[in-house]
Amino acid sequence: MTSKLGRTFAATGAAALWPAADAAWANQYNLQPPQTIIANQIYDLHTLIMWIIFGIFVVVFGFMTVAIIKHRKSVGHKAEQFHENTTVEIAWTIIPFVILIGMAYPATKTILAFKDTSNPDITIKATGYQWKWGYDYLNEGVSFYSNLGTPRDQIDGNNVAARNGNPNYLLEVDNAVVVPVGKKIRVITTANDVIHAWWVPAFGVKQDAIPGFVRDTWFRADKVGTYRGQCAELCGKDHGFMPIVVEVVTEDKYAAWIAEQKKKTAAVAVDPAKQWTADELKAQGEKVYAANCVACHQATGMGIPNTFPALSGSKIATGAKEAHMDIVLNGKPGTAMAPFKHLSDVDIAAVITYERNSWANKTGDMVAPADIKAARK
Ligand code: HEC
Ligand SMILES: [Cu+2]
Repeated sequence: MTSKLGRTFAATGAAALWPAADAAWANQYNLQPPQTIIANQIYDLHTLIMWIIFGIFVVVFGFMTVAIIKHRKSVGHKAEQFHENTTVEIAWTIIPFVILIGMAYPATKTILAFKDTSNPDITIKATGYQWKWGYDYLNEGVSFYSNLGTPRDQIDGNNVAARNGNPNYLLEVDNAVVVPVGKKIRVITTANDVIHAWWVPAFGVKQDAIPGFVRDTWFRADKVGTYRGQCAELCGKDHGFMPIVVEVVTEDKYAAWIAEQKKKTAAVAVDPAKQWTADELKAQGEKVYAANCVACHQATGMGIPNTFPALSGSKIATGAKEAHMDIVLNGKPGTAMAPFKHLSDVDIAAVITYERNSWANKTGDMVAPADIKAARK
């Protein structure tokens, strides 16, 4: 069944069953319109199997209904008394078997196709973090983090009007994945802390991202556009706050984007010999804090009582630098404070310096990137 035929078939069927059904209704309850070969195959399988199930439903319940009405006691029906009917037994073995094979054959073909990650044009590593995605374009040397883009005041309920008017609420990011149209993209998934899953429904892609393991999947987007997905494995407090956005663009635009990213990477690639001043570190640290720490410790540095400790006035954040570096680098096992050693020396030094000199904290000292380098075990 071609996908177009499949969709028409499904839409007609739905409209016949629910006469009030319209396109908007279908979009709200149906699968997202498929944008890749695999998503199309999954869509068609879904439609095909729905119709098989519907057929079985009609036959079984039709048979039952007729039997109940025609053979009821009040019309004086006498039950048949027979045992073992070879014909019936063979029929009810063969028929389900044939139906199952009829479903298993196309399903297996699709599974084999979506497992085939060979010969990609572009390979992107997606790493799940609590709670954001990190992307590495392995051949281009482009790397970035992708954080939730929805403003905090919409999430906290302080700006309900903006939230209600935002069609992409919790489905927008600061840095989207950009890929060219019509190219085979292999996505390698892994995670830094707990299991996450990289899921973009329109591409028919959903792959677990498991710490210490590498899994892969692929897609080839048919059409230019913006496609949205989410982390699909319950991964903690902000599981619903780490969306995925893929921008599918023309090849020219992709080449321009890659060039720009490379320039950016070169611009922020820090000269290892650079001597950071405390003010530079604080300014950088504020950004690192906003991207990594603010969800728990809050912008005010006051944390959330009994859940996330305040850093303002904290013994660790105003005490010995060693203990402060240790908890940021290595986290605290058994608590929500995860290790942040995946951040660069500069970013860790910056965020620590920021914490030691913000809110009520006035240590007046700084931690240099070299200190972090030395403290890494
Ligand atoms: C997922 C929530 C979460 C995030 C994100 C987080 N922390 Fe924490 N942090 C905690 C928790 C919980 C503790 C308390 C651990 C304990 O029980 O001692 C903590 C403790 C700390 C402490 C010690 C405070 C004290 O006085 O005990 C520091 C310093 C700290 N975090 C820094 C950071 C920095 C820097 C970042 C960002 C790079 C960060 N945290 C991100 C949850 C978080
Ligand atoms: Cu997740």
